[in-house]
Amino acid sequence: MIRITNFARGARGLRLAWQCEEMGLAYETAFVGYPPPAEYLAKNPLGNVPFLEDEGGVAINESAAIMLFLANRYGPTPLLPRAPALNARVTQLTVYAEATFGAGANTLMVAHFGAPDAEKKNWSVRMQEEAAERSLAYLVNVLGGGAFLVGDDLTLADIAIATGLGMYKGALGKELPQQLVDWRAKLAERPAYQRAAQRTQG
Ligand SMILES: N[C@@H](CCC(=O)N[C@@H](CS)C(=O)NCC(=O)O)C(=O)O
Repeated sequence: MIRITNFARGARGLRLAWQCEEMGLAYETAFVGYPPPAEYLAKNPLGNVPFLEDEGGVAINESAAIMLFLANRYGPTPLLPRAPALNARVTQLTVYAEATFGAGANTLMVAHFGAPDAEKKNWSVRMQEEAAERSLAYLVNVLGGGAFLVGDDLTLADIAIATGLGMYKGALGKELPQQLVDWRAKLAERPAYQRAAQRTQG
């Protein structure tokens, strides 16, 4: 069975549980603290979360890669449409959620929680704050007043970006543009989201 290891209430693990709920996939959750214990490091030498294990020797990191893996292994699914233009845009935004937005948010979180006072607003932090603002403007434009980022249905792009913004807002206390606030609030009404949020509490 699919097993998702996560921090309690970790936004990136929520991504995976939400996707499983939307796809009707059975999964179990496990939780680690920080620093992770030796038995977790033996399975996942990177020591980070989320981490996914599945039948057939599957054991991988990177939440966006895991989302695409699950859609490919257990699809077809409307979460990853097959039509080339939609598939390309969903793939782009799902990877963007981590490779650009999430990576920048990690820099901000590490500085916010761990840097000495003199470094909390250093050049890298200021650059990433500006990059995050550009991302928010870009996402407002992609959403364009619609209910979903791509096409007329929920996709991996919505799940990946909405959870990434939750982490940015929750961990850093940042404000989001109203269009993104409203879009996230609507997504949070979905029963699949609510079940996933409950199961990733820890
Ligand atoms: N790019 C990695 C980032 C992994 C990562 O940084 N995970 C942890 C730290 S070990 C994290 O930020 N957790 C907070 C959260 O998910 O809310 C991924 O998408 O899986």
